[in-house]
Amino acid sequence: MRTSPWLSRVLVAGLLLTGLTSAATQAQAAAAQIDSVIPAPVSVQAVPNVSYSITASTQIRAQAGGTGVATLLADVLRRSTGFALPVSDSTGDGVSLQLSGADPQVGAEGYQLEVTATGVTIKATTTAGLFNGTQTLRELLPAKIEASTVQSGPFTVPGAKILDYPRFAYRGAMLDVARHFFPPDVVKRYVDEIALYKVNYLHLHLTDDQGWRIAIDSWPNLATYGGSTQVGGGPGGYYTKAQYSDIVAYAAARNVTVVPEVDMPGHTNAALASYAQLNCNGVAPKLYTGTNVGFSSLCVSKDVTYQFIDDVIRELAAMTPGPYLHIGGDEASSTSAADYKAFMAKVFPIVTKYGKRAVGWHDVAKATPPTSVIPQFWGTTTSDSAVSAAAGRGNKVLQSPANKAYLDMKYTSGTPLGQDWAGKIEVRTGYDWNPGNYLSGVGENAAMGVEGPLWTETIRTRQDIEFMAFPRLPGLAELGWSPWSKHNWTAYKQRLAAQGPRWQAMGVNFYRSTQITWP
Ligand code: NGO
Repeated sequence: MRTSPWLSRVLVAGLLLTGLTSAATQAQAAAAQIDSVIPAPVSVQAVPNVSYSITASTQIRAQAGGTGVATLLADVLRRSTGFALPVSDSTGDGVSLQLSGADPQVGAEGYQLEVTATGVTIKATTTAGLFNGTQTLRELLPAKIEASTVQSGPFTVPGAKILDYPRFAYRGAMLDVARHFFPPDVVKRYVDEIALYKVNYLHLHLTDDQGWRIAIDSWPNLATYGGSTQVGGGPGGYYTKAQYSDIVAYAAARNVTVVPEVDMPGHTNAALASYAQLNCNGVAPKLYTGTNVGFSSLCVSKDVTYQFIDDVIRELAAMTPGPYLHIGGDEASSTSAADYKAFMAKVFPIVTKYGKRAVGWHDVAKATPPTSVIPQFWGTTTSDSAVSAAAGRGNKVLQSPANKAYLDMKYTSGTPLGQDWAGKIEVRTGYDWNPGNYLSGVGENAAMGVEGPLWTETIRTRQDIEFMAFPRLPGLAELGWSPWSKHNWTAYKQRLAAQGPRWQAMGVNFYRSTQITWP
């Protein structure tokens, strides 16, 4: 068959156009990928007309200290590409993780990432920095890279030069495993999900009225009896020491430090039910499966109370490689103000004695804590005299304002899960505040960082956790990591939209907020 000269001209023009459009589309897609990293990096430079594709012959290279991080990266990339991606300590093209030669500006957790036509180089001064660089690399790849089954390529990273490091040292997520118990697998998955956004602390709320979730050898009934139920009366559960240490190690490999919390003197019904001698009247109450707060207290006047606390903190500190141990201290409405102060004055030194720094809900500020203690602000106002006084004395403050950072608050009145005592928190509300000047008297230098607490009175499953954390958690992560100069809702909501297909590929159950134009 012959084609007329006219028709062939049209065809050629059409082909050219298609070629142009697809080149333009590719460039657009590349630009979109570069601009969609959350948290927004300190500095990103696109390198036009350059890209690198991961292929069947790509190698992942890492110097000795970096092979752990390289292997974690390879695990993610192998699942979706189906490529072998061998990890070795050789040098050459491909993906290369280097623990030398980084710009000193990157500090302890930052990294430099460069994409050229022959590969991707990540440089950092620590494995934490390398890990953070690999999380950025995941976000520079197409969303399908997060799938758990083999996808068809290409797996292309746009040309880029990135220099990045965090604004705050502490970027946290808290999971309440006391109201509802979550098995180790669910906690590990949450670690994976938060680590992708460079969140570096996981605070586990291990004890409350409804359950005691960690084995303590010197007081075994805490876990076996105190952990035997949960909100609503289900079977509950607890972590053995081996399981707990396994969670801690799993998290550590992903640059996440676990902060264990044992709440006291209130929120202690599970402990009081397990040991009669911890009660002032010597009578153990029943286990509790409701959701009221403020009704329980350890017996502040009994010596055995402090022996108990010493034992618990000693055993917990021994399982905690990280620097922090959380002692709760919130809503002690069944303890008088004077008793509360006397109690905390005895507890702070026990934490220090076992080599840890105490974090407490900001109620502890009323007990004039030593400057090593970190009050975690969970109020709904922007001023608190006890907290600002503590900051004035030199205490660092962790920012979790309940009307901004609480991941258990409903998004809207239509949200099926969660509570709303601190208000409804849509995506923008959760993003639009500055942890460095939110609370009067607590400036950039007094703020240790941010944390998103996820209380679980109404949260029962892994899917419930994800629905409340996503898409709000990445916003908190950005508040903690990115320089304030990068804060911009309009740009952020586009970056966030680009996460949607990633979460779909990962099977993350997220809330499709109407504030975001999901692709
Ligand atoms: C409060 C309370 C918790 C609840 C939570 C629910 C703090 C620090 N104490 O936050 O016991 O679970 O609200 O949003």
